[in-house]
Amino acid sequence: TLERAALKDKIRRLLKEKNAVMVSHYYVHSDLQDLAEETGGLVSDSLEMARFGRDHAATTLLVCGVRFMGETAKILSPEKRVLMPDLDATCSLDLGCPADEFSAFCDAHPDRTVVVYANTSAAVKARADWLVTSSCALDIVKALKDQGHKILWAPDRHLGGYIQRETGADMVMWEGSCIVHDEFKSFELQELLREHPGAKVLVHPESPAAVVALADAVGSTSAILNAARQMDAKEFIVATDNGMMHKLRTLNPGKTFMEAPTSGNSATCKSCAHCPWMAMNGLADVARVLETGANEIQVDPALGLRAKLPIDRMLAFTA
Ligand code: CIZ
Ligand code: SF4
Repeated sequence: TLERAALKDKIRRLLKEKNAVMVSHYYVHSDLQDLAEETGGLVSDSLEMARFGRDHAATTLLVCGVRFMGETAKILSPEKRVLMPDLDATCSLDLGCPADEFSAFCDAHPDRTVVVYANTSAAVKARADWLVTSSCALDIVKALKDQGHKILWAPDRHLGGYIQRETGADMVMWEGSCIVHDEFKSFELQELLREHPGAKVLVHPESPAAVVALADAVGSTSAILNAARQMDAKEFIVATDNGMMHKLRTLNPGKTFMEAPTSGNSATCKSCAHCPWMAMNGLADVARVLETGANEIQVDPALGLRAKLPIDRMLAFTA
């Protein structure tokens, strides 16, 4: 529409005017992905978003994603202004792991190395020894296990279970989950596979173990993109947020991508296979916050310094 085009023009102009760069997650609306790329920003997973924001010369980072991504950007770049389209865009993993309860859980397991997923608040990160994203979790836990560490893992139980099965590490786990990935169903997936016997199944490890068990490739959003490009198949069934379809389809024009089935009727599942918080990111809010400077992410400086330690460890490990 005209309004959409006008908003995009306004955002392009404001990004230049405000010395800002736009960083978008794979799960946000395709308009926000395209705009980020076209204006010299980035579309990626949370690990690369964090790295890109830290290394970019812009003085303002506009983060399209969910709150923990904006907080991580601020922790790594306290001198930069970090803006987000909607400060209420959160994550069920973050919500399900309050810092005080998590801290008590850590206190109850003092002999364990605390490994925390990126999808957490700054206060939870500040209790961690290591931060991981789904693209480096396996390698980091493997290395820790080889060094004799016992692990305390939080907050995603499916990702934690997957890593435990793959590495054999000794892990105690927080019982959180992602409301999007938790809804993928193995029975319905098997039925879809019977209708499409040549299809390859790509699964994000935040999904239940029975769904992971049916996968031809298991991994982070970036790993799913790589697998789709490399695998010699015409059809793919994808168990991750359907925001991912935009990149999968534009990068693989000859291939067909289908959404993996969800229950579609759970109380927590309003729009299945799409994160309701990622969906809160829109063009109008992007334009508004760039113009007014509203929705700035703040992290207490002392807390941020402590939370930066596990993030820096991860970035150094994956450098
Ligand atoms: O599910 C998410 O929020 C993911 C995959 C985040 C990320 O990019 O690691
Ligand atoms: Fe959190 Fe799941 Fe949404 Fe990702 S898709 S932000 S893990 S609720």
